[in-house]
Amino acid sequence: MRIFSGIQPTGRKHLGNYIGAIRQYVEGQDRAGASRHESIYCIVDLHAITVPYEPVELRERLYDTLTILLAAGLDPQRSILFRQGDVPEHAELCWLLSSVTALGELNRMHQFRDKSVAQRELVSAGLLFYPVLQAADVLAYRAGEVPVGEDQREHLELMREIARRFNARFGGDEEILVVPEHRIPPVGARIMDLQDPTRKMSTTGGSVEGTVYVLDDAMTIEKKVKRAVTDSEDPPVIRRGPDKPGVTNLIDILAACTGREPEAVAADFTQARGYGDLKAAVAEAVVAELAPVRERYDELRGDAAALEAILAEGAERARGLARATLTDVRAAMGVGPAA
Ligand code: AQP
Repeated sequence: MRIFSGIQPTGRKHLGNYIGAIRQYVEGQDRAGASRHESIYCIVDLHAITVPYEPVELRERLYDTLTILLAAGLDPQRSILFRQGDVPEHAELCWLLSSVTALGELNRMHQFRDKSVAQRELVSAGLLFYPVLQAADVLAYRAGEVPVGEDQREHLELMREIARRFNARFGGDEEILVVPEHRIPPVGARIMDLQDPTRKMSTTGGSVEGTVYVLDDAMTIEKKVKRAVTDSEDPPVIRRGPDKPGVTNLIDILAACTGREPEAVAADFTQARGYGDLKAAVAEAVVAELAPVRERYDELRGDAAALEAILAEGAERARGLARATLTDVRAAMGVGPAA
């Protein structure tokens, strides 16, 4: 089985990306290695160009993102790490899959709706097509498992539908494309903004104060967590519940960082007289989780040539795998000469 996931080259990855996705990538690498499977992770520069961006910045932020992945524990000897734009098969498969994707489905995607209203000058066609390219990313590798956060569930469902539809239309008796399963973490699948715990922690939508970045130093993390919005229940009660989004988020962050069940974490605070103790514990756990990543990041980020070498080798390996799928897809669709 293959594990595949993609991450945007936004550089400033946040705690949501880290808990919802990056930690799962490392766990997938370990699991894949133990069972002779493959783990494949892609930094999706072609997705990043669907909203306004600076070309020079894109390359630098891509290096930042790759360095965060390496610092978090991804190992190019054990996982394939590459840049999406270096493997043209993704764009080709995207186009081929567009023939089994309905316009109405793309129009209904929440991410498209949310992001298109935020564009001032131009809503790019790429933004609409984003989920088709994402489907191509995964389906090109016939991946069986896709580690993602909760916000990507809808795109994963569409991807599965595209694969099923492709197989039904062009596969005959064969399953040309693998219908992948998502892997969403049981705790921390949707880390919320510390200042507005009713919305997800996000790169583009939230405030700097409500977003903990992977590269924030200890003092900054402590300050952000201390100022996290909770509620005014009197006396304060530390429990999870839809009526307590801020406290629920803090409990979930603490649970995710300490590898414990949220209910067990909450039970530690039954005697607490306020939310201060919980916040102190959360800050300590987040600092403990992220400090080693930041230190390693500082060691690795300066060597752009080494980062490029990792990406080049990864792209070559990825291309070999993707090409095999494209050959089958083209043949099944009647595109190009007969084999
Ligand atoms: N708040 C979150 N909690 C848990 N997981 C999350 N992810 C994103 N936000 C949260 C997961 O992180 C992975 C990589 O995401 P991405 O960098 O490719 O961008 P994204 O999904 O669009 O989320 P961002 O980073 O917050 O950006 P914007 O602001 O553009 O939405 C994905 O697996 C995602 O599920």
